[in-house]
Amino acid sequence: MKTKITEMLGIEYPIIQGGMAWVGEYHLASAVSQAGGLGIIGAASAPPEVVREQIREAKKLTDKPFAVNVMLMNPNAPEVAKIVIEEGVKAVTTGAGNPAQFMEEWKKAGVKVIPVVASVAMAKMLERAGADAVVAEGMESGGHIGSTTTMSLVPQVVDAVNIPVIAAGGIADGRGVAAAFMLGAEAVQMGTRFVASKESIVHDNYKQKLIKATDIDSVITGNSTGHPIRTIRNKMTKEYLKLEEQGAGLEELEQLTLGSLRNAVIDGDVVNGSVMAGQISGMIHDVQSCEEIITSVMTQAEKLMKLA
Ligand code: TUI
Repeated sequence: MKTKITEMLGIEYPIIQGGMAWVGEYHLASAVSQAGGLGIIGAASAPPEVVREQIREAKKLTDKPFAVNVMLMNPNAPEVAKIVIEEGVKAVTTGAGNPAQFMEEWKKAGVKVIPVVASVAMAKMLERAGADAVVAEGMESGGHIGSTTTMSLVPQVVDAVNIPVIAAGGIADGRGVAAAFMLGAEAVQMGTRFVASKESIVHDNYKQKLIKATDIDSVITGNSTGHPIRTIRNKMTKEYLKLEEQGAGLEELEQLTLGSLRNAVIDGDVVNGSVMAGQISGMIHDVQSCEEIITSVMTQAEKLMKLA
């Protein structure tokens, strides 16, 4: 299936993987790319040299395009931005901030720049700054989110910019892909569905937590800190929300979440850890390979859109 995004990135299917912290490492990214989507290494807060190593390992496993997600709250983001260029990565996505300061160096190096945005204003600003496309990410997504839903955000971003829009948040199957296309998107980004893939290195406890989750099992913590994060409800979120209700300060709240994503993803602590996941967790029933996921999602989407 050809769209402006598949053409721009040289990929087979209009599916890109969310650039997830800890989860988006080279095994997952290369598997998504090998299956015809765009795999993404999530640099998150990793030391810059680890990101370089991840890129090199991904290149060993796939000769198809993959991208790096630069998390802008990371103080090392400027170094990661340079490594992306040095290693010849074809595209970057960015999250949790404004990537305008890196735009010029990336554009000069021919890197396609695809910021993740949660508002129309940010999309328009980054189009003016030279973005090649944007991911419009609704609040159904896991992790750090904005406040507008995918259904409302995507068409408003589509109307506001002339660059292609990738829809994210609440998309996990072919129905979601077809719906996103109806809203004007040229591709979709999926995160949570790929967390529960065979190639994802996430601890099995985390995958089982997603499989057991229902539609109402995610909660948003951090509304009081200005950094809302969607995770699956557990002991940690109960304590966090109670502290927020009591007016706890940033320091006390941070104590509760320090290293908590790593603890969940790597050690499988789904009780006290941070199990970031989107509202579609209730749609995840089993662990499939990235190829099975992409093939089944696209087959369903094409049927619905009467392309096949
Ligand atoms: O970035 C994400 N999702 C993430 S990043 C992340 S790592 C993390 N871990 C713990 C605490 C905080 C972060 C986990 N999930 N999605 C893309 C996204 N970007 N969603 C919302 C935004 C965003 C927010 C504000 C984009 C721009 C923005 O602009 C602020 C500004 O600088 O004007």
